[in-house]
Amino acid sequence: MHTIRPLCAQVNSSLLTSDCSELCCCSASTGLSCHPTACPSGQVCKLQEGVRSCQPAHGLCSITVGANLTTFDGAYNAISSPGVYELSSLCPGIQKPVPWYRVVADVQSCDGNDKIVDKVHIFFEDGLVTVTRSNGVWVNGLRADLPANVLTSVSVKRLPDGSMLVQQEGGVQVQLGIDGHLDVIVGDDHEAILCGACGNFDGDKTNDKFGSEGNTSMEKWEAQDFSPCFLPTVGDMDDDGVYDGCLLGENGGSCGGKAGKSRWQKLGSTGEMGSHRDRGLEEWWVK
Ligand SMILES: [Ca+2]
Repeated sequence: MHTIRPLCAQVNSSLLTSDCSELCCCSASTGLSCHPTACPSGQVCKLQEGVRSCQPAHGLCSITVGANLTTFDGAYNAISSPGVYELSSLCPGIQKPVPWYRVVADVQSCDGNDKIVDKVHIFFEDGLVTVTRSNGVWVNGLRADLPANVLTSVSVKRLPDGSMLVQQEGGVQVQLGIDGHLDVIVGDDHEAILCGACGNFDGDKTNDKFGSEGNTSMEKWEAQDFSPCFLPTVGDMDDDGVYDGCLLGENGGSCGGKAGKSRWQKLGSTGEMGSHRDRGLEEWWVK
């Protein structure tokens, strides 16, 4: 349980607000005073036996600094390559007992440092929210100020420790720390209906499959609508459902590999994007 008492020194009683965003202290000397607070990463605000507190989340999927992923069921997998990955969504064809969502994480190695989640895209039934660890928020492509109820059932706020918290009412929580640690938290009503790298959340970690290709297995979960140079080709689908097809680059080179991975590396290493920078277009790079 999250210890909140230190924030309420010399108090007669303390109370967390309904979303654990404020801690109110009552003392004989100072009266009632409230302070911003938040549950630590990986914990959720719960009401249990009449007492509200921060408790470890049951449905928690995390990517640490260094890009090690732990599924909802506790299986581990290292993300060996930067890329954009499908973390979690309702599986196709599921009759919707909970609101639909899809979480996509952009894993990068910035300035040669450890791989981290640099930004996360969260799709909801009524729109798209993108947050970056540098405190940027976009809602359906428009920059937003915080705090904000950005969609009908979704709010975004910055927590006291600087991390960004996206909350779907009664559903999914996504928290991105300024260090690039990412938590995805779902309620118990999401059990066994989820797809993506975070697993199916059925309590069995042995079936959170990542493919059978060792340290390249996370490629299976690359988000096809974000991967550069991905062009499905009829008849080119692998057994695992991943296409080998790839768009030829303007330099005439073939991407090769799965889902344009080589193309991505080529863009970053041969200076092709650098040539755009030379033309002064860097100010238009999508952040
Ligand atoms: Ca499982």
